[in-house]
Amino acid sequence: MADIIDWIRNRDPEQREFHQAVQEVLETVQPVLDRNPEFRRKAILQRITEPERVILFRVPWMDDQGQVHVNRGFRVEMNSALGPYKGGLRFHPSVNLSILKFLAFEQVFKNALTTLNMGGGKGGSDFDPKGKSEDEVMRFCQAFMSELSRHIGPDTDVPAGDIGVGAREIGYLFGMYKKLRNEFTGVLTGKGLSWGGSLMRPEATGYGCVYFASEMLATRNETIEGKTCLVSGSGNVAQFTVEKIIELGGKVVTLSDSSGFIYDEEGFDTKKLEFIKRLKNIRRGRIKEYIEKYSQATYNEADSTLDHNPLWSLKADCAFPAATENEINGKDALNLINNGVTLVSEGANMPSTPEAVDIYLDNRILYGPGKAANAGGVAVSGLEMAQNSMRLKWPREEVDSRLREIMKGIHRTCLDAAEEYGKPGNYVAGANIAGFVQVVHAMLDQGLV
Ligand code: NDP
Ligand code: 2IT
Repeated sequence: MADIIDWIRNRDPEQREFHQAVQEVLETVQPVLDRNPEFRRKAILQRITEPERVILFRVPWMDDQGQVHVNRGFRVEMNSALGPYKGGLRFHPSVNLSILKFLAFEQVFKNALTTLNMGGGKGGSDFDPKGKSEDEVMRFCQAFMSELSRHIGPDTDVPAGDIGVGAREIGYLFGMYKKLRNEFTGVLTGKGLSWGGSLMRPEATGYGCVYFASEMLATRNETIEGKTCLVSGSGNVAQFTVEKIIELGGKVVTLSDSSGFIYDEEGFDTKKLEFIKRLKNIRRGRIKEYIEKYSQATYNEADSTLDHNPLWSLKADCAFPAATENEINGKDALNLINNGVTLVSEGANMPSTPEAVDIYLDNRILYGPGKAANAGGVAVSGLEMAQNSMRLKWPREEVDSRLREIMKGIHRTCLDAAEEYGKPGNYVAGANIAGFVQVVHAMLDQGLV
């Protein structure tokens, strides 16, 4: 195993996030490899860690002052054993090949866990939508799609949103694809409701993450009701995580963005959440503005000189990281546990460092890793693809009940796989093993391609 990890490290020494994601999966699937020696003969590990295709392109666009800018566009088509490549697009200045390869790699196993026919991919750009005008965002999306359109399609590769890509961006991307290809198809998910989107897709990741948490709590005869919860981020995933926790009777006391976090000891109610949604989605403001309206809350500016994030040292029962990768380090994980947290359900992708994960596991708290806990988003994307193929729309209740069933199924699958391989109650091992086994069998069935 160490030889393969070294081989991957030496090939692309700078891709730290990718190595981190690979190492976690490969270490936990060791017992599967021991039981199946043919996986090694068929170089499964080398094949599954190498993208089937990486597309890297120039995105030139013009700002409102007539100045030309050049960004980088990417699409990592990681694995298509189970279906067309599927996964989001991220627009954020930190985007690079390492981050997109880690996200695409995680996506392969996450999509397998949903049991829908989707392969794994991820893409995006180092473009920063913050502070850009509507017109600039539209021109950027059009420029990005003018190249991406040749590589994707409803049966080939179906992108969706991620950080910095929401309903607005999906609209501009879809419009440009339709114009260039002269076809109206389900080439993207997260579309507007009137032009092919699925009900419940905006809610799906956050709601799904809370459904997964509820399933974990049920194994200890507990529920979300009455629990104090920490949520980070304030975008799509965070907002709908809060909405579902409130609906189930829990109390959420924090939200954040990259500038800092707010703490409202009374907890958010639906009215406060509506304010936050308008602030973030329409006015595109900063979370700090919350305290101007709700003065009992406090704001804590992010401080990069600290070795921990004070958001994770507040007293609480549950934590839902929903901002970005590696936002909880070992120190934060210890703070969580020392302050009463017994459940972590990850809305974000890989928000906990390997040290943090080890601390959760050593302390036997309920820990739902991202590829299981946040799979609800891509699951409803899969349901959007199904509805588009049939050219019909399911009611909200139907999509929600399918989402619940899928999250319940993923939870059960993780527990069963963990049990079968001698790691009872370990959702990390369970998710990695169950996803891996499914993808590998499909790869073997399809021969050396
Ligand atoms: P959004 O763009 O809607 O929101 C992202 C939030 O996270 C913002 O509050 C943002 O703050 C904050 N954030 C982003 N980058 C950083 C950073 N480097 N440091 C601190 N805060 C940061 O994205 P989503 O809600 O869609 O995505 C959040 C997470 O969930 C990501 O990890 C994503 O991969 C994952 N995810 C998303 C799914 C989806 O369906 N959208 C599905 C599954 C997982 P700011 O505004 O200051 O940048
Ligand atoms: O990380 C993820 O699962 C997403 N950003 C959603 C992907 C999708 O295709 O809906």
